[in-house]
Amino acid sequence: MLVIGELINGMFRDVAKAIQNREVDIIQHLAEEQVNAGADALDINTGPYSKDPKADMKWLVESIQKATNVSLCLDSTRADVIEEGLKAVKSRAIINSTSADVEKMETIFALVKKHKAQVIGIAMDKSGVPNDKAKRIELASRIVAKAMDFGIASEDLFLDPILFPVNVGQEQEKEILESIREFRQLCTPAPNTLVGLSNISQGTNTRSLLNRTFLTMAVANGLTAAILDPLDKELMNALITAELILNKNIYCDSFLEAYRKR
Ligand code: THG
Repeated sequence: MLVIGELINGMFRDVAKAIQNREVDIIQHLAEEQVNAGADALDINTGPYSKDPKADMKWLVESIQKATNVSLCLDSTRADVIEEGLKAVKSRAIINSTSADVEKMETIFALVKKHKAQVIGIAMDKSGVPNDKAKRIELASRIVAKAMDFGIASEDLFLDPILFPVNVGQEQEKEILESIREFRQLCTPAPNTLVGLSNISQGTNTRSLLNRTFLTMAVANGLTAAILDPLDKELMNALITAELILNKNIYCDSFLEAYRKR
């Protein structure tokens, strides 16, 4: 399971402030903390308050790379902001993301090829977010077909069914779990599957419990990557335990310590 830390996101007020004031220590500390807690990669999003997202993305990438060498997941709806990040990254980046719209895919997949990046494809298009499994699979199939046209390896593609908050779309969660399972069958080798885990618990008062329960269910359905809060120790323990039960790790009495990566 690829763990992508979610905390360097300008949607958090204190991160937005650190970006605005170029407080490099705060950003580097957030990067180190997440990597030490087991993050394999870091999601980087300049957030809704950024006045100059291109300059902010460049600064974030450069600052974070001075503190850690994990790969970066460049999270923006704007291709020009992602490209600014790609120009600054030293290791292989993950582009977050393209929708299933043809123009968007052509722009983003050209960047994937040019920069030898990996890419997240979100099962949505201009007509909006799907509200059943069939629509999610149709959209994901379009992304897979287009990625193949561009010669992108399926292992470099992460399919995201779009995780709904449980208090908004409770009836969607089962459809999403089934979509994850079916996305894995769309091509060979199987594509990766990914969710933004904390979406599920937005606006609730049981965030950690919802996050870790969904994560274990999703892992059992073939989830291979998630953007999540690696500082939530119970969440990371649940993930290690789910992978143990699926026989991805060998049991020993101290398995939590053994598989806590760093
Ligand atoms: N798919 C993809 N990328 C994504 C998402 C996704 N990137 C962003 C997001 N979803 C994943 N990251 C987060 C980060 C934080 C929160 C949720 C998802 C979060 N934030 C608090 C909240 O909204 O309550 C903010 C609290 C604050 O303002 O301080 O929950 O799905 N491909």
